[in-house]
Amino acid sequence: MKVQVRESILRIKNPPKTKFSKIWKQHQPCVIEDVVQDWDAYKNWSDDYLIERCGDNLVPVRFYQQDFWRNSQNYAYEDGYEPKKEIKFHDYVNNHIKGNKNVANLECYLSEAYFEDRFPELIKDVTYPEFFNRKAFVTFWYGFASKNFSSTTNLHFDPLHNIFAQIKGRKRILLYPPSDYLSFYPPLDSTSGVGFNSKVNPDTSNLELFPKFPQQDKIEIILQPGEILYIPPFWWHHLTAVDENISLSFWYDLKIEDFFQQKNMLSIFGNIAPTYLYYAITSGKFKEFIGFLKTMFA
Ligand SMILES: O=C(O)CCC(=O)C(=O)O
Repeated sequence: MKVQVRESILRIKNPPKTKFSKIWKQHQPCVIEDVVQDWDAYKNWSDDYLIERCGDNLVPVRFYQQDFWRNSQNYAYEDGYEPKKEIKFHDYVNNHIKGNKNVANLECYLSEAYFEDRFPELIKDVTYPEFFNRKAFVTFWYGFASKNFSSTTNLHFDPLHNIFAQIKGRKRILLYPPSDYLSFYPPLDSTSGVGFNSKVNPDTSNLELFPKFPQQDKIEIILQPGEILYIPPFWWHHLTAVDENISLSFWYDLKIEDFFQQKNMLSIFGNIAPTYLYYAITSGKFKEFIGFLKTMFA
């Protein structure tokens, strides 16, 4: 994929918790350096090491129709995807990561694997960050980039704090501040779209279909191995593999006090929740709205 670096983001080196607490309260993303380098994961996670310890573990892999992300109709989470398949980790690495990546049917992504369930052998290789006073829910992502396909996660937000650690390889990440919710075109009208997702694929050329989308108002970074990106709750993000890469997301639930401590959170929530609730009630998807609240305050 084309690599552009045009970033304007705060960078800090291994901040103490008290310093980071001042930063996250500003509700701005930032890059944290000099943390991941100390982890055995960063030092040791070669394919051979991972296969030796976890090769037979079953992992969830998303397979895509050919040219999935090139088709501008393919925006909405779940709607266009095939369900994930469970395959052995060594098959994923040998057939898809190391396989012939020019073969069209190898469009796939080992995404959102629950780290502690899928890779218990690797937990000791990671020092869980302690920037928040709460337990992290950790997910593992292993993607790649080839001539025709780059593992991609669609534009969406999460109602969570995200400490996103890049262990191996690079990812291009687009970050959009949570301005007007509807200007991100959440697929509230689709059958299985949920309100965290956007219909906009920032990499396709059909942006004229989405005139309100704030396409200029973004931070674009190439996250390097060993870097952490803090993604604040409700910030929209879109992620694409620049090369073969592994990341871990540390997700932290929100607490009620965060809405008072973190800048603009109440107004952002006030912009999203009533709109989402209105669509949920009028389209009979009230359960999805309850799911949204539960995700936030689980
Ligand atoms: O790494 C990815 O592809 C997606 C990660 C993500 O969306 C997240 O951690 O919330």
